[in-house]
Amino acid sequence: MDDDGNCFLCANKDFRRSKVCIAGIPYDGTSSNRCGARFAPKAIREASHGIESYSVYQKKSLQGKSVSDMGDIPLPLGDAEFAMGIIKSFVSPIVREKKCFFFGGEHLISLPIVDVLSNEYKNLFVVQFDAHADLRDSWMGEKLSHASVMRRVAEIIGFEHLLQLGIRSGTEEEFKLPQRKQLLCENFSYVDEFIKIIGKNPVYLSIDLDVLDTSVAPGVGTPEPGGRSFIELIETLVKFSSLNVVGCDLVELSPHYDSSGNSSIVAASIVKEVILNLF
Ligand SMILES: [Mn+2]
Repeated sequence: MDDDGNCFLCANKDFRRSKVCIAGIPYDGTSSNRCGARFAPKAIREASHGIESYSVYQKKSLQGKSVSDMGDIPLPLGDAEFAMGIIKSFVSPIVREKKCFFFGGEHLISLPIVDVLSNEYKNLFVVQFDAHADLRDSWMGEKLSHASVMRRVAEIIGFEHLLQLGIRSGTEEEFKLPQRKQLLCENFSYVDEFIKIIGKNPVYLSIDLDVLDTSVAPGVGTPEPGGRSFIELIETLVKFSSLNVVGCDLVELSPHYDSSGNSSIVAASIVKEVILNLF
């Protein structure tokens, strides 16, 4: 089937025949710094039409691959609990049938997805690529927040099942959490160890775009200097191709903070590489 202009690169609307399914989750109701992640799904799709379907890193192409793009989940502004409930009800039926890639939105959108997946898969691991630990118990008294999302995720899957890469920002409390058994790495050097720990268990990849350096992707909600390069991220993500990856997301692109549009192109390129990984 040909490209559909409203779909991500090479994707179409044929959910039934697809092996991988894309959906956008345009929610940024708890963004604490630079709002605008709700515009990211549209920006990623638009940017994807300017990049090649072939990957020089993986020597394979998205052309001819069965990827469907369901469009965006309609969500209200604000009211995080209500929005998370809507996301869960949309995500549940599709993750049962397909491997899925979700475009955030802010990072809180990972929570309802992991919640659903943890009911589908025993021993689910989550690998978080991020500048921020996101392990606060709450942010300004709010437990449902993008600053607390991985704390909530760990409470569902178990702290030992959360593996964090690229983390270079957080409070002292987050880095010294007594219940924290998960591995945290400020760069990507633990990735081979993580892959051994995960083994044959199902794994969800959550990629916060701010894991990259601010010079690579300035259009994010909470920029943090000292990050990874695009190539480092791709080389690391490609290593997960041998694992049982059951879903992925890319979050926190806030496209209007990068007037060059480059951050959206970087995001679309990451999505392309990860989707190719799923085949
Ligand atoms: Mn982050």
